[in-house]
Amino acid sequence: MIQKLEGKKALVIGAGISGVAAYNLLAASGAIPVLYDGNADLDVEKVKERLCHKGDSQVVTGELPEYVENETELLVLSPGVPVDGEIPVRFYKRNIPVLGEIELAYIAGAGRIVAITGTNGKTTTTALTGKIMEDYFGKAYVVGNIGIPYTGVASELKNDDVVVAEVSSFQLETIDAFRPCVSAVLNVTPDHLNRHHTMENYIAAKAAIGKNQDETDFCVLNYEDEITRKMGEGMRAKVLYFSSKQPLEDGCFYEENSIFYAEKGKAEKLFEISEMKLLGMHNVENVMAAILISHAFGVPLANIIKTVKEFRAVEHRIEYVCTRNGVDYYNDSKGTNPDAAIKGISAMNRKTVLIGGGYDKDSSYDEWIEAFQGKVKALVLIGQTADKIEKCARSHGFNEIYREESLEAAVLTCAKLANPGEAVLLSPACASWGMFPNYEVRGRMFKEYAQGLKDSN
Ligand code: UMA
Repeated sequence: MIQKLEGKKALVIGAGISGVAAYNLLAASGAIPVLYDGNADLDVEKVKERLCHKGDSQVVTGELPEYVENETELLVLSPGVPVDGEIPVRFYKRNIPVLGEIELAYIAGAGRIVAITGTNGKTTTTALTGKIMEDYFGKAYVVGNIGIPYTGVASELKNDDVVVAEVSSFQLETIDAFRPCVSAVLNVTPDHLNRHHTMENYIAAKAAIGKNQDETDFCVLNYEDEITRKMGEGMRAKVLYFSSKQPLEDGCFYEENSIFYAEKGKAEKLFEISEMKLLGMHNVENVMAAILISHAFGVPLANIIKTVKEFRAVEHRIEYVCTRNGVDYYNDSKGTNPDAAIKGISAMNRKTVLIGGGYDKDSSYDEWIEAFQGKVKALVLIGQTADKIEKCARSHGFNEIYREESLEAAVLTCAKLANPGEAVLLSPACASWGMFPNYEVRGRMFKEYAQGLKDSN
């Protein structure tokens, strides 16, 4: 374990948002950092603008100079840098400490920490938990994989500050002492196997979230996911389960359209899911996790319920946009692959006109089309993948297909096709590239077009 950072010659790999924040934290902690990025084409001057020392900051790109490597006493990895890459392996062999930026933030920072991981749902659960904490404690730092590096806030943290961190398997691979007082693993399904190589490694990375916890801590797990249920057996922390399928003696569960909280066999109904603004069974699970996490952390149930009922989806994730002529418009631009887009469809509780298509990532669309299950009444296609998706849909007997050249035209077509009481959903199952710079811009344009529709009511 690293005892102190002051005076340490540190090398940070990766000049993305985490690497820059890690560099600045190291500099602020008295270490002597060098920021390195393998991309030789990176604009070094632009990177330097984001560093606290600017002028005399050390930034190296391309080949790592031998003298920098030899002088380094501590290596910090950005989440996107594989631990079995050439450079980290050389440092492991020389017994030089290697840590991830989450570990660095933990060592340098303070505060009471909640850490949330899982293959799916972690961003929504983190955002909701953060909001519950903020509403109750007045402030919460919501950080990590959600897009705000933990190292970026570590130096301002005080002992009683609340930190809610979304942590990915990439980040958990390089923790050492990191110990959240409440952890959560929402679910584990195959993902990132190119990085972790085997499912066992991936599961081990997720389970590491609880490795430093003890009986005074809590770990929230999904009872209906075989992998996370089993994880509970190896945890030293008090395990709290949630279930979307059956009543539990202790924990949170879903039954008869309602969410219940149980302690020692005594169950209390908290609310009906129709009272929530979040949609879909996957969100019921995210909500149950957030309830258990924040209650274990000390937030009273009544306060939790109030925030949950008011909480709206994270932007671009099955986000309610507006109602025009009795039709509800939803933005799920984050549905950038068939798996994520299936969740978008399953969250709809009525007939839906769906906008799909975009950049071709070589995905197979069969399961997505199968998930239409009579709920999708028409599919409006845009982008490079339109041909491929149309062919696939027709092969599954789905023929209600329209083609448009732009997202704006697609929204107008949807407005004509949808009847009052129905929904229009942008959940493209494809990346946005080719038509938009990223999914955020695609989602915002969709919202603009939908909000711009005339409401004759
Ligand atoms: N780089 C190297 N050598 C390598 C690999 C990368 O030099 O071997 C350089 C690249 O050239 C690039 C930089 O590292 O300049 C990028 O670093 P990064 O990939 O760690 O990305 P950051 O911008 O620092 O963002 C990271 C997370 N990225 C990844 O995990 C890939 C962000 O998660 C996270 O929001 C951010 O830190 C703040 O904590 C993104 C993500 O895709 C959203 N996460 C995956 C997911 O959600 O599935 C895990």
